[in-house]
Amino acid sequence: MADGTTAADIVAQLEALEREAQDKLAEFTSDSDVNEWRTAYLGRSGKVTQLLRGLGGLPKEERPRVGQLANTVKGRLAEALEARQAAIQRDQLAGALQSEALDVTLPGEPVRVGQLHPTSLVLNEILGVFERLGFQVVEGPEVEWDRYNFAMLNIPADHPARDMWDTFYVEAEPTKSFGSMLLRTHTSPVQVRVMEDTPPPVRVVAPGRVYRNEATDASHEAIFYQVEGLAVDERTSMADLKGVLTAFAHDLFGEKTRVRFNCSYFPFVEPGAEVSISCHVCDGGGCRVCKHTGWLEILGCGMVHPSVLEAVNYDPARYSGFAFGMGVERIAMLKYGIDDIRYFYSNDVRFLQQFR
Ligand code: 2NL
Repeated sequence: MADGTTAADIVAQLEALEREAQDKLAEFTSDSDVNEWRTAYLGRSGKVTQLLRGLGGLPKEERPRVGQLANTVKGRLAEALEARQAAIQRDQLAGALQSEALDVTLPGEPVRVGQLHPTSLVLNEILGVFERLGFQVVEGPEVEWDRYNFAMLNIPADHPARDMWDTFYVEAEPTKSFGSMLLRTHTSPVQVRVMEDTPPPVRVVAPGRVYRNEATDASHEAIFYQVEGLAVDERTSMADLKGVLTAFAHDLFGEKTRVRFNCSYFPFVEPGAEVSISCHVCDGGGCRVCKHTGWLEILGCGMVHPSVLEAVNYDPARYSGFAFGMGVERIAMLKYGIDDIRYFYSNDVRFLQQFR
């Protein structure tokens, strides 16, 4: 060879080069290191290729052996490279699993779960009692005709009984047979509609929102909820009324509650009564809640007035019925000891979350 380089020299250089490459590779921890290394040793103008250029200076018979060795070294370095890359990837994954690990046993962010409004809770409870007693739940429009809200309930236009309900009227031209449009002052019109459409017997409860054009105070809201009930059949009597409403009061306020019926007046019943329960705060002894009477009024009721039966084409000589009505917020106030109805409409979660 012209420069005196022998096959043994090239073999030694190859071996030294492989050791150097392997040592460097072993220290690598990232993909970018590895890429530089690939270019430096295995690339087209890398160190192994450069060594092979020296092959031309060797005697012809020695070239294959040294060439083969060079290819073997290249192959081993390529393998080592692949192994190193795999190891780097493994290490990176292991590192990521460590540093990005989630403790799935840690408690999560609490989910804020909503709840029913106290009015809904008590309404559902009231309806449940009457459903178990065989009453069907019916609903109807909140914007009503005078005819259904008043006239058919034995409350004629210009009659002084109208004073009992301060009414919101809708600005629409009154019609001859249905009168003005208004916001219903009670859910009685729902029951009138049921009777108008269905022959007896009927047993229904009508829950819903009602409207009164009144100033708001601790016991009055312009919007509140009512449940009314109606049962009409042959020979339905005041005894049925007392039995059903006593069972209702016992179910809602406890078996030990005493129930009282007092005469009262509503134009759509005769006779009319109001129902009171013994005060569950003082058990009838007298306290602030029952205003020292020992009694709490929970609802109004009575035997359906014959004029109402006639208005819906029920024969009052054959059929009789009882009816009742109550304010849902009022029942909730008595049940939970709430002293101001305005809490129900203040949207204050500190109030609302007390009831589940
Ligand atoms: C109360 C009193 C009452 C009725 C509602 C009624 C309905 C029809 C016929 C006859 Cl269709 N009566 N309802 C009867 C008596 C009293 O409610 O203080 N409500 C909050």
